[in-house]
Amino acid sequence: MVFRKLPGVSASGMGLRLSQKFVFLLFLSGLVTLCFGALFFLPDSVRLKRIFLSKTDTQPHLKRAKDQEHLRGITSGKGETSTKLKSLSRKPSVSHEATEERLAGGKAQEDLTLFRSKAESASERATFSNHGASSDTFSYNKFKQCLLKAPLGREQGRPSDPRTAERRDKVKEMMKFAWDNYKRYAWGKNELRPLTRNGHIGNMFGGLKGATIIDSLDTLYIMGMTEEYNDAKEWVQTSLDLNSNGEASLFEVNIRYVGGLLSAYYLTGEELFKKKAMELGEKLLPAFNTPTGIPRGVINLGSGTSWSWGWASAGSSILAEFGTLHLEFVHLSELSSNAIYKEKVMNIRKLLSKIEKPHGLYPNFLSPVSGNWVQHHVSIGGLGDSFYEYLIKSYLMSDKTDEEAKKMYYSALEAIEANLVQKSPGGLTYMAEWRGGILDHKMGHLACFSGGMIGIGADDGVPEKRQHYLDLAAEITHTCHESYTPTKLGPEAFRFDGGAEATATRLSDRYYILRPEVIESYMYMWRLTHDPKYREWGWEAVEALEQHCRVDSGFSGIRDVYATTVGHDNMQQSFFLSETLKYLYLLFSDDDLLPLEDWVFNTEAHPLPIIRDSCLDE
Ligand code: DMJ
Repeated sequence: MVFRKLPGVSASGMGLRLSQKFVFLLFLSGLVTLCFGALFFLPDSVRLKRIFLSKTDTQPHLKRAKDQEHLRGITSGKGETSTKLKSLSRKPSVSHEATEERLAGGKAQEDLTLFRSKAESASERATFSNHGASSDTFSYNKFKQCLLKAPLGREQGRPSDPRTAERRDKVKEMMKFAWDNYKRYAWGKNELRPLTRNGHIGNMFGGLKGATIIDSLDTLYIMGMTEEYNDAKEWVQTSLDLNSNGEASLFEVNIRYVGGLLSAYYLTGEELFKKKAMELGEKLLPAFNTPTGIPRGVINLGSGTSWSWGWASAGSSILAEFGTLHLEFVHLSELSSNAIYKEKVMNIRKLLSKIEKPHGLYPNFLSPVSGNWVQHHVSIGGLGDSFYEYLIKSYLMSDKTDEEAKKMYYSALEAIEANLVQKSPGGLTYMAEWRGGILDHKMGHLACFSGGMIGIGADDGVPEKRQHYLDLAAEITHTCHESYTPTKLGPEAFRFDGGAEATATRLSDRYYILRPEVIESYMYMWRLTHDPKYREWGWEAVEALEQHCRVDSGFSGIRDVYATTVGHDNMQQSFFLSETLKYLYLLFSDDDLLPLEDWVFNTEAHPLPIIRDSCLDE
């Protein structure tokens, strides 16, 4: 093709007249301005945008969050948060983690870095598109208005049927007995030792004290035990010292302390609980300083140093631990208007959603360094359990907007059904454990929560599967009830091989430590079906607890659920007051006490409200 020269205009432009040059330059500068302006409208993931605009320019809300931190006087030296916000736009600084990254290998690391930068921008979008998290200050009054129903119902959930009301009163009496003895013999310690009448501190909470008090706040409140609740509140005010310097389980501190304090705040509106929850939440953040952002299991609450459990293979993190932070951390962001907590858990979510899963299953051990699975052991009981619970509950707590959580939950459930759910020769449905393709025909007491979980998720999958899920939930709950024999309390683990039908075959599996999971499923199944058998089964458990676990000065776990004369383990677990007794109380209450339309229970049975952005926006 031949280009014809226009008369009076040279091809190079050098021959343009002055006015023509001026018009051309004007046009050019207009074009440049337009292109630069358009950058602001591009999605954050577009590389061009990240090159030309700094993080704070692309995320004005980040700047706001940063300013707010500044106002609150959090310095990057003391607090973790501002450092972390900065780190969103940088590679991790050189630290012992960086050394681990190098050890993890070049190519894998490149992939990981790429993954992280993608995950970060995605999580930023997820966080800040959520109005609740970015609203300037949390308004308790507004939150209350967003609830569909009064949290405690019409008459604190008192049932009209006298027999049920009597049963509920009995559970309240058990709570009073457990609490009074704790107060008398172990006040301020973590748990009561009811036989020796003293307190137990243990090493799970990093030197934090009063686990039973924090775990009991909401139970005391919903049971209307005002005097006891006030004592508990006063202890939090005067004696809950968060400046401890010990080694804590991130998971346990989160579900019991953070969960308990958040719940107490939402139920009562007492700022004290919110303040303590925030303070503690901030202390947990350093645990996420790993190459992948997957936290390690143990953290020193004073120094912030974190490491993996010695027993976890190859320094891995445990699925049920790092996968059971979401509900509490989303609420920490909600209350603090600081997105960092939500970002941390969204990063975990992104990694888990992208990683290749054997047969669609989630193994229990993952390396926080490489982001790869360490062992192919899958279980719905210990080590895996509450990860699945938090997927469906994240969806429910987001007012059914967290589609990713929903998708992950239902695909996990499908994989579980395809690979783990079994029928015993005697017709009992159970969830086996999976070891690299080989089934271990055993179910833990912990796995018995899954009846309730599958039940509450039944409504939100594909409509054709609703009844299927309700049936599966009922079958699992039935199997767990079958394991509660002959003391009417169940063993820690029971088997379905060698002729066993939901029975513990090893002596070491026969203990019962006042765990809630079976009763938890009764409570959900009652709410979902109103089949009276669940209340009857709950009552059986009450009678058994009274007969076998009640001792002179509290409740104790037992060593062998099959023994005619039971031996006690001398421990009144804090989850007995937080979960077992709360679920029993709810089982014998009307459904309007903590209605499921407004509340989800964290894995320690602390109720957290559903976040309704649509309502908060109004
Ligand atoms: C509780 O602390 C929680 O329910 C946790 O998820 C599992 N174990 C105990 C009770 O058994």
